[in-house]
Amino acid sequence: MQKYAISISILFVALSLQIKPLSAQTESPLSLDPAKVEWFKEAKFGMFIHWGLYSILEGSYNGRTLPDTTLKNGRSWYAEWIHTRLEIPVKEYQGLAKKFNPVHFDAEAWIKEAKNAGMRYFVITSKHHDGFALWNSKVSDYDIMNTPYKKDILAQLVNACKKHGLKYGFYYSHWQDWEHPCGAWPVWMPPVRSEEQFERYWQEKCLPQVKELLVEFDPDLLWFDTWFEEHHINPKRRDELIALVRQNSSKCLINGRISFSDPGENIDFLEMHDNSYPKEILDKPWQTPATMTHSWGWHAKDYNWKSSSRMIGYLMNNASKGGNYLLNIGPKPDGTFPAPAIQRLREIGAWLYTNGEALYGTKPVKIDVEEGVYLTQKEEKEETYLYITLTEPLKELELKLGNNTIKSCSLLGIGMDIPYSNKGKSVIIKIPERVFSGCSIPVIKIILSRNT
Ligand code: FHN
Repeated sequence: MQKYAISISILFVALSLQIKPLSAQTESPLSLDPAKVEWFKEAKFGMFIHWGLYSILEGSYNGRTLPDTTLKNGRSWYAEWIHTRLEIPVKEYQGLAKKFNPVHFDAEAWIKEAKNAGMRYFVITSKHHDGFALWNSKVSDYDIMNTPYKKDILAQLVNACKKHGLKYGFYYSHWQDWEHPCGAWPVWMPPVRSEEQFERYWQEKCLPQVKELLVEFDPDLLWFDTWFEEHHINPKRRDELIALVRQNSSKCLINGRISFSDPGENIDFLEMHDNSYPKEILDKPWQTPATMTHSWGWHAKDYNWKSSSRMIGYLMNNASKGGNYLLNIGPKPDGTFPAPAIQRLREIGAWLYTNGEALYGTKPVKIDVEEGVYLTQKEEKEETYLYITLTEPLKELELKLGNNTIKSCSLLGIGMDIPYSNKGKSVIIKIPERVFSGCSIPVIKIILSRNT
């Protein structure tokens, strides 16, 4: 009886604490504590994956290969757009679900490859524009459970990320959806949805699926996608989606492409344009999503592979401007990574094995240098370590170091001394030719005493 009385009084106190205006109960703050973005700023390098039904077609359909300029809208390498670019009838495209059977998919193999490459987080297309979900979605039958494969891809990858210590997130196409009868299609392609129609898609598919991703998988970030003409994604819908994320997660970061033209104040990091590399230091956390070829999804005839040195240059450019590099792989339909992608991941990982010190734990440096030279720094007790990544052969480099005194100047990893001389408040570094014959992207490490 006494126990009953205590429970009643606890219930009464709890209820009285809950008496707030209805609006206060449903509202949640739209912004996240900036401390929760620290891991992202420190991570520097992540893996992006574009994988779905389009991967089966490998960039070609019915004798045509992307880009195909004979079709009105065929001019694109993006194989994940093949449905609309090569005008594949909806039924036929959606029928690809019956063929998706990646028997060689091994989540651990992917995540180990990412980790060995020096990547610290992982982002995969949970649903791209075609509307197909790579997880067991209770919201839509257009998902992995309706394929011969029938196993939740995201669940396996999340487990592998947790096991190997990578943060993880999901790309979710919240605007374009070519499967739901009211989802948005490209502007150049009918049907154009009315606001009412789009709202139906928004309520029936987008919001419930995003909630499902948050509740089922507890992601570290969500990667939404828009570019310029994001009809329907107005500030009201943008904030509704942000609120949904905040209500269901106290840690999940949101990228700026939730509304590229008007991301507002409450996103956690900016997303550059595809393969775009800023030349200035940006204060807000940011990243560049980048491809190894032209296409994001697997395209068997896209032979435009970038060299690993070029990609290391992008990585270090971004680090020197305070940003991250999210490098994409388009896995094959059988679930394996293309061999040239693995080769590049391993080459980048090998470079970072020696030179990772110039990337991880560093900050940008506000000293002007020529294009192709990237500066990063970190503070250690009384010293500052300054790293100079050289992506082009150079004989001499002048650096305005102010009042700082150089304690040592050497080649990172190898340890060879690099000659230098003082010139007023500058230092002139003489770079021996053999530095470049040993490694195409050498890093010079300067140890400075902080005198100022
Ligand atoms: O249309 C997409 C494209 O397929 C790809 O997903 C990229 C990744 O940044 N985002 C859009 C274009 O910017």
